[in-house]
Amino acid sequence: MTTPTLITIAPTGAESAKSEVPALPVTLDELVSTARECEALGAAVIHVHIRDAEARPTLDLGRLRDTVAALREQTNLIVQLSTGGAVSDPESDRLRVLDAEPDMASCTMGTVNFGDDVFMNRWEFIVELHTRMRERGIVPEYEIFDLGQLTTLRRLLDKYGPPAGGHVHVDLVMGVPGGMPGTAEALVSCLRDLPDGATFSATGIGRSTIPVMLASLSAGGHLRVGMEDTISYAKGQPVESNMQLVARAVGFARLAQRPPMPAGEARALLEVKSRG
Ligand code: KMH
Ligand code: ZN
Repeated sequence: MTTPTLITIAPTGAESAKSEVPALPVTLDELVSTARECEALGAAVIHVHIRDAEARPTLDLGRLRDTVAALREQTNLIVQLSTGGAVSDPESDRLRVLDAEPDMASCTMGTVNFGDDVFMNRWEFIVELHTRMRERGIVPEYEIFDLGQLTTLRRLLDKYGPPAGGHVHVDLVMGVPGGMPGTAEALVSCLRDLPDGATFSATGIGRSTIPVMLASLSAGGHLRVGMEDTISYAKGQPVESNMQLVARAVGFARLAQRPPMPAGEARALLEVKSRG
């Protein structure tokens, strides 16, 4: 039996500057039209970071609420807000993201060196995020930047119970300078430590995007792609749009005889509440 491929688009992130990457969607209009086009190509989930009027990363609650509403109105995608934000965002702002009531939110399983910066995720903060998502019925995507963070996830689930909906979904974020490498070997070594019954997607940062995509497809995993993670399509060739990355992922998924999973099926798999 073929397992369809859940494709997540991560179109913006918090790291690239619009002035250096003009194709990055930073306004609400740009985000919504990107979301619509990526959905038409085969994406089922959107992982969202937003920007302010000057295109700087922000966790402004009003803007987050407007973004969730617009994406719900104009797409059928599962809306996943980032609680990771930017490395400089305080914990209080990151927790407040949940007040925008997304379908899903990211929940990172530990602190990691992040290039020259540190992406801080203290144990107490992780517990708070997980617990608040449980209380509010927001389905987490557990972000894993290094092997040991899977052990942290198992500890979290053992001590504080399963997530909202009961299904555990993990995203392996590979190739961050400071985290696990974006290689097939690293991906395979993560499989042993996944919680029982968990599904996983994987994304490779920068030039690890293709090896990670192929490794994930062959290991039964799902895919996350987008300009949050990759701004080069090939050596010396900047990404033209998020749609270009989704189209490539869909092509690889079809070659692997694992066609894109429609959003309705993804909602059932991830135990995300259906809307109204
Ligand atoms: N921007 C990174 C510091 C997430 O979205 O939850 C964190 C990140 C993970 O992108
Ligand atoms: Zn993110």
